Amino acid sequence: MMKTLVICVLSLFLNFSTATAHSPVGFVVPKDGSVIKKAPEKMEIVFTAPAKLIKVEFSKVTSNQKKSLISGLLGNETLTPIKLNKDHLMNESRRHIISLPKLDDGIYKTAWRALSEDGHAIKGEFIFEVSPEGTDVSGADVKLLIGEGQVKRVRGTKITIKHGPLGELMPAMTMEFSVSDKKVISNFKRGDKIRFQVNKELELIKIELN
Ligand SMILES: [Cu+2]
Repeated sequence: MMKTLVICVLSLFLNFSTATAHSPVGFVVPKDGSVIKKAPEKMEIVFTAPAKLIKVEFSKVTSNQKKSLISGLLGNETLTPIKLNKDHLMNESRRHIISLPKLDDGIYKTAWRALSEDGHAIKGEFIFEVSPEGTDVSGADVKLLIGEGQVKRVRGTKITIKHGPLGELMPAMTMEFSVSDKKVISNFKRGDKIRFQVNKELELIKIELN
């Protein structure tokens, strides 16, 4: 029992730290650790397989330290919870969109819990800062993610790809994508080196040999 638990915890840790294995999270918007100029009107949490959000805690973070940048945050933080509506909860989907109230400049933290398709509890958190010194890029305007990779498996309307970073949003990992029509992937096989595009629902839109 103890051994199982340890292995479980260890593999979770590996997933989050290296993101090469089966990470439950494809990407979040705004990106974790990003400093953005314009306050976002919504956040996105996109899982690599359908999941239900069961709790989202969103807070403004104030730090005792003079440093206001995210990199300067080291635990001495006070969280002021910000109320969200609950429309984003309990929908089974890969992509979850969370509406935000109007945000001032500052640092914000999101802690979420979700239930994966197979009933596993998963959780995570991310942080972003709204600052005049930030960049314009939040990831909200991105429509397609473009990447390269290698086919691991093709089965019906599902294709597993070991991919490098997808645009700015998704780190390198191995994961399964779906297609609306299996013809799109029926000519591909394990080992093929490919270029591909997916939308934010992680549906494969385009694939070609690289
Ligand atoms: Cu991925």
